[in-house]
Amino acid sequence: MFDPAILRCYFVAGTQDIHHSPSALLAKVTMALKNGITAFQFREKGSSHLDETAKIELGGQLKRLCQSYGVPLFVDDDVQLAQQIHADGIHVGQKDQQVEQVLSAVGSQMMVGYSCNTSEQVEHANKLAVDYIGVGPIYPTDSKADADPAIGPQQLQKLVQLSKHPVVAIGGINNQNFGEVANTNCAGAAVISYLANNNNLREAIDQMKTAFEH
Ligand code: TZP
Ligand code: MG
Repeated sequence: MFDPAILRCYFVAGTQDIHHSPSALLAKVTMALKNGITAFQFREKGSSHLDETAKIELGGQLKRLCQSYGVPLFVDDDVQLAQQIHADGIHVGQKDQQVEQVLSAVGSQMMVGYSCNTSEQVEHANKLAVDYIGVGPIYPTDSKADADPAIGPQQLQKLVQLSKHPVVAIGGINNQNFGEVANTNCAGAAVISYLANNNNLREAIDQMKTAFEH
């Protein structure tokens, strides 16, 4: 049974977000786990991306690390990588492999998250056996090159009401806007820069988890 509480403080990162360095990413994720993140997504994107062997090695290390803290690890977009490293879940975007294909490949083995940012997409997701949907970007973001325009908290609230799946909000979320994001009744937030660029992870993660404790 999927537990929506894992969506409260969902850290998303790849080497492109942490000094282009696998060891720096591992160190950052270790600190984030020690300080209480509730889920992690390995999202390796952009020109700095590692070759397949390096991705599998780093993914396996991240999986073992997350497992030692009892925190689920999701892989962004890459079903093969997710299977190779025995990830707990896979996250699929609108521009990625068809979610129906992903569900039939891994649906019973792994949790499946799916990105949506329009009512049509949420209605489509309502017919699927995905575990959660990711909605965003809520605010402008510098962390995703091809991000869609920001939808804002009011549209987020509409999509939360429409969705039969738990919703994790993403895009430009930080301690300045946790309150209005949490007021939409989404299950939590997924963040890159808020944690990637923060040296006080204890305080940052505590504030985030408190905001989404409904
Ligand atoms: N998908 C939609 S916005 C986004 C992704 C991966 C980037 C989120 O990064 P940040 O730094 O938390 O805005
Ligand atoms: Mg993707």
